[in-house]
Amino acid sequence: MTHSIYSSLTEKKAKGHKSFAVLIDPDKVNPASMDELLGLVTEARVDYLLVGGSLVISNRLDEVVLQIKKSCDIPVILFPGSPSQITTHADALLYLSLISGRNPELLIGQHVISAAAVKQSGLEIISTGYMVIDGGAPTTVSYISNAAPIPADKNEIAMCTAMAGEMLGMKLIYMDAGSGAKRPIHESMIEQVARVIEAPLVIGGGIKDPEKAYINCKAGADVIVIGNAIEKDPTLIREMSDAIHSVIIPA
Ligand code: 1GP
Repeated sequence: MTHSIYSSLTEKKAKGHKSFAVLIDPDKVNPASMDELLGLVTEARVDYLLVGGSLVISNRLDEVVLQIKKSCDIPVILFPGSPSQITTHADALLYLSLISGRNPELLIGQHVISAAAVKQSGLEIISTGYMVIDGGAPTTVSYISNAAPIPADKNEIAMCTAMAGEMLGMKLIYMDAGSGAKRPIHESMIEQVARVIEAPLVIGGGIKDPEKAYINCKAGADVIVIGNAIEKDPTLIREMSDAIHSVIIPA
């Protein structure tokens, strides 16, 4: 049996187990706040740590990933906003293609530029169909990507986009309302997308309370990503984790 991160995701999905990923933005942490955070994520049995953001201003990616690696065994997955956000100290990389947009740079252009470096990195590469869903106000990702998000009430566009991504060979579908979104993705969209794909479905953006995380898992999300709400109140980690892990939906 292989123990790659992607295999662990598909094994969990097959058993109907849900995963919790905490998003760490290197710009918003310091060594002391990271220490506290790493204690909380370990205690709460967080499944994955995502590191990155649409816009990383500081040059602290290596430092942040090394600090994580020193103090816990939780797999570190890079969630890069640009090809410069890569470090070989992580375990895996979400190789994102922005399939909800029509900006060729984010569909394939930046991938070509960084392909050789990504291949040499030795990281586990997880091909990801990244879909930005309108979260009620412009977010950093919607602005930076220069691409229109999928309207929040157009479930059929989301379904067809996810299906197309999967048929093109993408291993993961990540639907994101954007960090700090006013409105998280509605559970009806999650439910309908989950029904038409077999790939694990990652949901993030604007999830502020354990109830919404729970509802999303019930609707078919396999991984819930939370960043902002935890930055504001790290004690939420435990409740979020309990809510997400309480859902088990056998196939
Ligand atoms: C953003 O999906 C992530 O890309 C997480 O969003 O920071 O709003 O939790 P939040």
